[in-house]
Amino acid sequence: MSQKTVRLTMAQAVARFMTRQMTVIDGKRVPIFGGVFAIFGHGNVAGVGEALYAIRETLPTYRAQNEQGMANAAIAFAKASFRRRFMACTSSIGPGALNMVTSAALAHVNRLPVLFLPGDVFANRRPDPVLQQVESFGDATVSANDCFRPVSRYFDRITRPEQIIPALRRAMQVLTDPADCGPVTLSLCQDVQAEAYDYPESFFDEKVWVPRRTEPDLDELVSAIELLKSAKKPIIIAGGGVLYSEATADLASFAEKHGIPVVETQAGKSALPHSHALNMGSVGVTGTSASNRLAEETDLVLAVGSRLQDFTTGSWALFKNDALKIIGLNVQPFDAGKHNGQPLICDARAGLNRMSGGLGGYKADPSWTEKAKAGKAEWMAAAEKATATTNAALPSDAQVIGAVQRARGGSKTTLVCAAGGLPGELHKLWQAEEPGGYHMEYGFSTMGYEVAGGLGVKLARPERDVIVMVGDGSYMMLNSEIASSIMLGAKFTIVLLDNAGYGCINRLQMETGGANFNNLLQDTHHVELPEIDFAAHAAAMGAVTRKVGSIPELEAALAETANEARTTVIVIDTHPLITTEAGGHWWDVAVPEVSDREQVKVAREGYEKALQSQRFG
Ligand SMILES: Cc1ncc(C[n+]2csc(CCOP(=O)(O)OP(=O)(O)O)c2C)c(N)n1
Ligand SMILES: [Mg+2]
Repeated sequence: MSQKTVRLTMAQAVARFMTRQMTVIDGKRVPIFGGVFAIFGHGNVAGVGEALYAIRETLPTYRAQNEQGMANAAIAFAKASFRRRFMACTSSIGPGALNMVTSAALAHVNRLPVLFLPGDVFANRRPDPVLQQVESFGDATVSANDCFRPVSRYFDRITRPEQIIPALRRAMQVLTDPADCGPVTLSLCQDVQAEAYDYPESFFDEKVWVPRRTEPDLDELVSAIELLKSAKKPIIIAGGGVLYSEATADLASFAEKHGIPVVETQAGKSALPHSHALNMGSVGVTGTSASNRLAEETDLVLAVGSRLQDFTTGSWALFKNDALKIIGLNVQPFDAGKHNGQPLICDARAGLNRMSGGLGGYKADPSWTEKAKAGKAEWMAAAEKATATTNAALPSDAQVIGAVQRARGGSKTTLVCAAGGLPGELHKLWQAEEPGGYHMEYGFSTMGYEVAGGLGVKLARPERDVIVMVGDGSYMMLNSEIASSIMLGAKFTIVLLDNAGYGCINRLQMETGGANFNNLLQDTHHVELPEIDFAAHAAAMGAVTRKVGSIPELEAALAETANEARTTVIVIDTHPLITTEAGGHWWDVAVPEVSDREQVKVAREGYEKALQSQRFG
């Protein structure tokens, strides 16, 4: 057989291959790669850099400021695209590559697709040790990029140009597989990037990737239907899988038809509109009273597309009914079988619809559905109180959330956040009306995701009003993609809540009996406290900025800057100690068994008591 071939460098083959991978969105064929983020160094500038330049009109390359920032932006792009499209990130070797490892873990936890293309050391080893090579005394095959292995769903090191053929094919399978979806790392040895090979032309044929919708196994389906039919007080936990499956309308009709209240995880929030009568809002540690009261009593949890992480299950102390049964409707068996659940391994949309067919006229106990609705009304009153306007000199996070909601909330808004005290408050209080209108990275809860995430969301969804809410700590950790957003004209709004330190960890420290130590700036070892002028800092990167002194001023600034052409940063000082009392649940944070501090002893007593209500296994 004589295959037609084309002579390309390995890097040129990677670039050309990426341009040929397509998907279909709203009936239209579009490239599945939304672009490439790149920071060049000696490990990728000559090989990958030359190749990306040649395809720049088809697949654009964006210069970022920090490899972790660009990778977070790429991951946010994929999340905001419901995993239907994604990006690639290329770095040099050594520090550039390892700056992306945290992001790889972030994508791994959150099951989000991203293609990492870090440069690697010379495969031929002739110049060893090359600049930035981490030399292992005992294993010549190890490089810094081996750090990607445990946080990649698929990892390969390319030491010969032809290896890229099976590697890229496998990469695409993983990136587009609903169950295995996550980061892929193809570690590209610097010399091999530049090496030519006669690639088969067919390797570059256009290929269309449409998400697989796995149907349920019949036995599992029958068992799940029987389980649900015997339940009187069922709830649905809606996880991120509902959004990624684009099963939000199916979830709404399922809940309505069978009278089952829905509670939402951080990744699943916005699966139902906030205003939907059966949407009880957030569940678990940062849950509403409406959700958590139902969770305590429920006899059946139908977990759809959820990893059931500790914040969702209140560290497994939330569910108090001894007869509790769990159905794990999940495309990934690892998740479906968690906590002895009845697995229903399938796509969320397929599973909900097949189950609904089998359930026929089944309805939850009407008094259960009514109880849910009453609980929601009660919660809404509490939430209203927490978010009401104020003239306080230092407002709470909840009051700032209220202001953002009033000024800019609505169906066109996507709210982005990741770490600090805000995720808990937003989970409870933000009112998302559109699927994907709430974008929270709470699988890894990575400080510094917020600003970069805002950029990625805006690139994916330019039509949306993207609002990033971020604490001073997270902002300090990684803010430089503000400059990238100015460069790319991808404008969004950042509301920066400055409580002068790590407010949520300070509160956690106090709750666990610890002394106020090393969290708020005032409690740190210091010679002088920095007075950080965040507005000036952001302005220096080209952002439109405002410093506001009150909630009414914040609302006015949000309205006034809504149509600014550039990324806008609005800074407000907030109170470090106030959080929303209503709702919520215990979270397992291990308290020291022995300590000289009386407060720790008291906290330990409470901790041991709480542990007794934890289900295990
Ligand atoms: C990269 C990273 N480092 C550390 C943590 C642990 N952590 C979670 S929240 C937080 C403090 C966040 O401070 P800030 O952004 O100011 O929010 P606040 O707690 O004040 O609301 C820390 C240190 C984390 N989640 N991510
Ligand atoms: Mg703070």
